[in-house]
Amino acid sequence: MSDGLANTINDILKKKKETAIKSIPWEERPAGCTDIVWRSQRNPIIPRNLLPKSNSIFNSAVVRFGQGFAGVFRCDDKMRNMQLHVGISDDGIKWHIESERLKFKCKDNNLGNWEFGYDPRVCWIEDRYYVTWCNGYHGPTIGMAYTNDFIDFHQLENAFLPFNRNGVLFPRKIKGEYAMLSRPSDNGHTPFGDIFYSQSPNMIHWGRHRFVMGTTSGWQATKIGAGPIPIETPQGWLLFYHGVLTSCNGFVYSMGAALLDLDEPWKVLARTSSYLLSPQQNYECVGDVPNVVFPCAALYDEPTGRIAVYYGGADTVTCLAFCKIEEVLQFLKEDNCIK
Ligand code: BMA
Repeated sequence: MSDGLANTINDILKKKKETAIKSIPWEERPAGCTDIVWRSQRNPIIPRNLLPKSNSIFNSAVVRFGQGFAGVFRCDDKMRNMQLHVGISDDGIKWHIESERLKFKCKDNNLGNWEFGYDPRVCWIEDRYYVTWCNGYHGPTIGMAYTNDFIDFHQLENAFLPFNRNGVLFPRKIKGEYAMLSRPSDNGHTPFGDIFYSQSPNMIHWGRHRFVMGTTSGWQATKIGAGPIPIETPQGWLLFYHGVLTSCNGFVYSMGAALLDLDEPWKVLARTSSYLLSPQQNYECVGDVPNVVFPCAALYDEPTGRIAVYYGGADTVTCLAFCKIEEVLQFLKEDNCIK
């Protein structure tokens, strides 16, 4: 890591005790817009070429950190290797992304041998940030690591055997166990995939797998995958997820939401029939992979009910969208496809 970024991180940590926590990025719903989820006027907030060596910066994870924000970003380089990079921001919009890829500390060379990494999620649990990502280990599976400071990242065992993607942790233990959603799949551009729930006593051994939900029709007919870390509400876990439709021109990735039971999250209480966000803007329809919105993180401000969702556009740029939790929960009731 460069001295510059390490100094910025140390400053942010020092200020933590002195400064009030920053509010999350927010823009009011534009006049005339009736959508539950609306886009930032500043999209894309991160251009593909923010780094001299980046081809694209997209499906990325952001969390509160100190008095600002930190994240793990998917940056594909100009050789088109899929890499993860650390980023730091004061306001969640303007990002300083480290130019060198994230190098996990791992005592086991076999496990730590880096092939590729993409679609990270970051989750604060108890006393540290956990990172999960799609990790190349003889095929894609769920890599895991933790960090306290976004400087040192300690790699843990892969959660599952290949092939698996979209590993998303819950932000607290459920009935005494760590909990994760994932999407078992195959080695390619998986034309299938359902969301499963798994538990672990120690973040190493994962089991007691339960089916959560599968594909239905329309925008979520081909495959689905969990998105940001689920948000706890009194009614249940609010999960944003992506759904894929196969058109005659290829896959189309949209975002919807589901409400999962608080104690038994494999029980789906509600699920949107319609998408909440689908590729419609140029930066979502045109890029390295057209017609993709892919959410990997959400910041939630409980006192105001505001949510800021970070998503990748067209596998090329990073974007922001906004919504209010009460409106999403209400929409889940009205548009529920669970009978
Ligand atoms: C999935 C993942 C995502 C990507 C999406 C669309 O399989 O590779 O990173 O955004 O495909 O290409």
